[in-house]
Amino acid sequence: MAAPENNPFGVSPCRRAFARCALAACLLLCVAVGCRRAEPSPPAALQAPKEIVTPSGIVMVVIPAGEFFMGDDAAEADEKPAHKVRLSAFCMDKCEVTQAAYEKLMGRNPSKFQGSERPVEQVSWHAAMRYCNMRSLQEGLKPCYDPETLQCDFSADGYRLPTEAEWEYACRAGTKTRYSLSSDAAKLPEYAWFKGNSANTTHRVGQKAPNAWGLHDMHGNVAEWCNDFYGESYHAESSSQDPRGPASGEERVLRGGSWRSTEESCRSSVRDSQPPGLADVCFGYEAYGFRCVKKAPQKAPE
Ligand SMILES: [Ca+2]
Ligand SMILES: [Ca+2]
Repeated sequence: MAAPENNPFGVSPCRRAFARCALAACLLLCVAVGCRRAEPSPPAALQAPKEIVTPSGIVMVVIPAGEFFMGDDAAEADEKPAHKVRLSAFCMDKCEVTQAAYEKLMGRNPSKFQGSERPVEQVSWHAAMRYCNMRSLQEGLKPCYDPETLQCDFSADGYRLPTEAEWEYACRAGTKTRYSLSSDAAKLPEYAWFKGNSANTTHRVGQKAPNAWGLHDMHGNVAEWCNDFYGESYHAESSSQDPRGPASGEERVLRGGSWRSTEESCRSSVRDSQPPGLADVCFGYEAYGFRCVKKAPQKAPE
């Protein structure tokens, strides 16, 4: 006979067993759901950026694989349509290539605004390409560019210019706003050197706030050469996985705006372009620089 204190509500042992089972099942479910809730990794933009230091001492950020909407339907014609693009992981220089880094490898510093830690400028697309190859050779990596045909070997483990898609993906760092930290142009001075605050010159790299992935000066300072030929429209026929732009063209893409750009011209999705060979100051090359990318390490750094 069950003691009253063990069975205060007169529930049958069978029902009690059922209730215990149900309770246990509930607890298990709660634990499972709790675990699942605790486990998912945060959105890529919230992850702490992982960095590597190259043999020559240049800091690169390991940009995670992912997808994003490239372009802006509310902006200029050549930024439309916004379209989904998926990208493999890659490493990108945390800062624009400095004059010191360029001169060390190339033996000359073409910049108008001299300063070893300022970005190199007055570099043509071709000069940027040659620096990429030299940096690869110096580290025993396979150069990406054929200096004759200018073709980029994306399978090589050396340095190259970012594709336009890689550049915008890295700039946005998970954001959909007009700039990588906000849509508010009034906040641009916190993370960019542009017409409104540059005093008409470049500035030492890395002084302004970085984006969520730790990249500095994606907006402003110097506009950055990308690997792609410029095409008026995004290519409907091109792959949504690691797109590489048109096969040929007259001009190469420049991104991010520079020290002399308006707020509007520093937006994440703004597309600009210039002929790759010209290096005439009159054409504004003192506003053009670059940064390099390379394949992501096989094993992500801790
Ligand atoms: Ca820049
Ligand atoms: Ca444009």
